[in-house]
Amino acid sequence: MTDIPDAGQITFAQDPQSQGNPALGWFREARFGMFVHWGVYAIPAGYWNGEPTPHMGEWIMHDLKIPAEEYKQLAASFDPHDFDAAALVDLAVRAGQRYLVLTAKHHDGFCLWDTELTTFSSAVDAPLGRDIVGEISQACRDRGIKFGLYYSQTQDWTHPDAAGNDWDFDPETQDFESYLQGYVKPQLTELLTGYGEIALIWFDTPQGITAEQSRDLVEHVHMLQPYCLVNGRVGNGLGDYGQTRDNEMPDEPAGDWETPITGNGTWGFTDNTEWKSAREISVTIAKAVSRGGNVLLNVGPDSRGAVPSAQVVELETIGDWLQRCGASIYGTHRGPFRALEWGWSTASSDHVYLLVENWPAHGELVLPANVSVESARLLTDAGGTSLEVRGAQGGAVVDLNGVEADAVLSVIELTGAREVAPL
Ligand code: H79
Repeated sequence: MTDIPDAGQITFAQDPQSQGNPALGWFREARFGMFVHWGVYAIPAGYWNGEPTPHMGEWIMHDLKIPAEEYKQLAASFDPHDFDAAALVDLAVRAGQRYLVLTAKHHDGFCLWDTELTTFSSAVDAPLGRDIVGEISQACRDRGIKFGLYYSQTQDWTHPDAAGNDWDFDPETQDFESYLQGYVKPQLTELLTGYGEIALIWFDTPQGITAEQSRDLVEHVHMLQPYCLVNGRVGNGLGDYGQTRDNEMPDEPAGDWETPITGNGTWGFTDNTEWKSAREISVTIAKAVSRGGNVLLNVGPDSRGAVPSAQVVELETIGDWLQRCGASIYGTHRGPFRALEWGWSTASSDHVYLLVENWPAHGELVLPANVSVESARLLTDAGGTSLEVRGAQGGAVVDLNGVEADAVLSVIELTGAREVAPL
C-alpha cells in the first residue's frame, strides 16, 4: 500500500466564523487521534453467507442489499467478551493519540449506547447489554483523552425515513425532516447530555442535507454543549473545522482541518491485512501538520472487541516515534518551508522542525535559499545530537555525516531559523 498522494481539497469546509472558537485550542494541540469503527458489521467481517462484500466492511449491509429485518438480527450475536475500554484507550495513549472518536451510530443504524429511540443497540438487543459509549467515555476521561462521537446524520439503513436504503424503503415516501427532528436530534440529546464532556461530533456523508438542516444540527449540538466541535461533514460549509474526503491529503489547505485515514483498506473489521506501515502513517502525520491539519487514524476492533495485533504493533511504533519527536507535532503549526525535496516542515514559537523522509545519500541536507540558522539537532536519536550547520551557496546545509536516519522518520529541530535578505 502506498501512502496518500497530495491531491485532495478541503471538501467539507470550515465555517470561517468558527476559526476563533476557543474549543479549537485542544484540536490544534492534538494533531493525531484514534478513530474507532465498531458495530455489528464486525460479526460478518466482510462476508455474508460466504459472499465477500466488494468494498469496506461497514458497508456490507448496503453493498449486498441485506434486508433490514435480517441485518438487525446480528445484534443478538454482538457479544464482545474481550472488549476492554481501558485497554483500547491505553492503546491510543501508547500510540501518541490525543483524541478518540467512536462510531456511536454508523450508516447501518446500530447504536453503541443505551438509546430510547431504538432497541437495535449494544445495550438492548445485544446479549451483554453494554453501553459502549459510556465505557469508552469513562476510560477517556480517566486518561485525559478528548472523546468525540461519530454520528451518521443522513444515512440510516434501518430507519424508514433516513437516506441510503432503497431496497427496503421507498425514497418517494420518505420524510427525512421527520427523521432529523424525531430521531437524530433526540439521539444527539442523549449523547450530549448523558456522557459528560463530548469534545466533538463527527457527522458524515452530508450530500443532500439542506443548509437549514445542517445549521439546525450545529445549533442543536452547541446549545447542549457550547464547546463541542462539529466537523465539516455536517454539511454546507458550517463545520467548526474543515475536512478532506476519506484518505485524502490536501495540497495547500486553509484554516483548521482533519483527514480521516484507514489503517488498512476498510474502516469496519474484515480479514484485510494490508496495513499501512508506521512509516507511511508518520509521513502522513508530518504532511498534515506541516499544512496545519490533523490525522484521525482508524482502528476497527473485531467482533470480540480486539484490535488486530499487527495494527497494535504499528500503533506502538508510531507512539515510540512520537515519544522522540512529539515536539515537532503536538501544538505545532504550518512550517515556513514549502516544496522541499526531502520532506516537510512544522513550526512552534521557538523552533522550526524538519521532517526528513528522503535522507540525503551524501549526508548534506540543503535548506531553502535565504534561510540562516543558529543551531540544529537531531530530535529522533537518543541524545538529541547537535548537527553542524554551514552556510553554502544555494542554501545553508545541515551536516548529517556520522548520524543515522530514524527507522520511522527523522526529525531535526532548528533554532534561530530566519529568512535573510537575498545577496
Ligand atoms: O465511516 C467511514 C466510511 O464508511 C464513511 N466515511 C468513513 C469515515 C463513508 N461513507 N460514505 N463513504 C465513506 C463513501 C462511500 C463510497 C462507497 Fe460505495 C461505498 C464506495 C463503495 C462503497 C456507495 C456504494 C458508492 C458505491 C457503492
